[in-house]
Amino acid sequence: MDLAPRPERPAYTDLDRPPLQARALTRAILAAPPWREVHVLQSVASTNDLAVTAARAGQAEGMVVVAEHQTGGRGRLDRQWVSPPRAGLTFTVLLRPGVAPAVRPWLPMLLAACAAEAVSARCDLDVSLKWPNDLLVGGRKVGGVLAESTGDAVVVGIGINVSTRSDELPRDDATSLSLETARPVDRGPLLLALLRAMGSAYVHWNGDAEAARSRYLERCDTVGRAVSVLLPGNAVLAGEATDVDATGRLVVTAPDGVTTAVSAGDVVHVRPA
Ligand code: BT5
Repeated sequence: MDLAPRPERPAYTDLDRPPLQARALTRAILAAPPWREVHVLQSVASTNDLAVTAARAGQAEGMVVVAEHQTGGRGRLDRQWVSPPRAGLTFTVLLRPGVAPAVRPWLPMLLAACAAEAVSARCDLDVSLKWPNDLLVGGRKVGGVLAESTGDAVVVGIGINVSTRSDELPRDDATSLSLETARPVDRGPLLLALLRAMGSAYVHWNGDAEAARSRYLERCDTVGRAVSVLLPGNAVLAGEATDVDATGRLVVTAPDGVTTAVSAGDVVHVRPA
C-alpha cells in the first residue's frame, strides 16, 4: 500500500488565480531602479504595516512587499481594503525620497498617475484618477493608494482588483480589471509593468512639484467636474473641482464663486461639469 502523502490538489481558484513568483519578479526587477527585492508573502495583516516597520528598522529604499492575501488591508482613515486571496495586487513600496518635506505629498500622487498609465497600457483600458488617489475605470474604482510617512521614509501601498468578481467586490461602484477587459489578466507582468513605471518616474523626479502636478493632471478625472466632497468631520463641500493646486490640494469653487482648497476628503463625481 502506498502511504506516501499525496500532493495537495490545488483548489479550483488556483487555476484562475495562480500565485506570484517572488524569485522571478526580483530577477526581473533588478534592472529597474530603485527596486532591489520583491518579497511575496502568503498572508499578512497589511503590507503597509510591514513596510513601515521595516522603514523604522532602517531598511533601505527599494523594497517591495507583496501580499497574496491581506487580513487587515487598510484604506485611508483606517477604512478597509478587501480582496480575496490572489484576486488582486496588494503591495507596498518603501522609498526614501530626498526631496523637501513640502513636496512629499506629490510622491503618492505621481506614483498613482504612473500606476494608472501602466495599467492603461498593459490592459488597454482608460484608467483615470479620482482625487486624490483612486484608480477608476469607467467611473468605477479598480484601485486605491495609501501613503504613509515615517522619518525620511515614505511607504506607498497600492491595491488593484485584478480577477475579482462582482460578488466579491465590497461596493457597487467598484470593478476589477478582468471585469472591464472581459479576459484574464496575469498579475506577474502587471506588477512588473507597475514597478517599472513607478520606479522610472521616481528616480527621475527631483522634487519638482510642477512636473508631478502636470503628470497627475493628465490622468485626473476630477478637475472640471461637479463634485461633492465629504470633509473630515463630515461637512460636505459642493461645487466644481476647478484645479489641483501647487501643494496637491483639490480646489473646489462653490456656486457663489467662493473657492476652497481641500487637503483631505472623499470626492464624489456628481456629473460632468
Ligand atoms: C484606498 O483607501 O483606496 C487605499 C487602498 C490602499 C490599499 C493598499 S493594498 C496594499 C497596501 N496595504 C494596505 O493595508 N493598504 C494598501 P480609501 O480611499 O480610503 O478607500 C477605502 C474604501 O474603498 C473602503 O471604505 C471601501 O468602501 C472601498 N474598498 C475597499 N476595498 C475595495 C476594493 N477591493 N475595491 C474597491 N473599493 C474598495
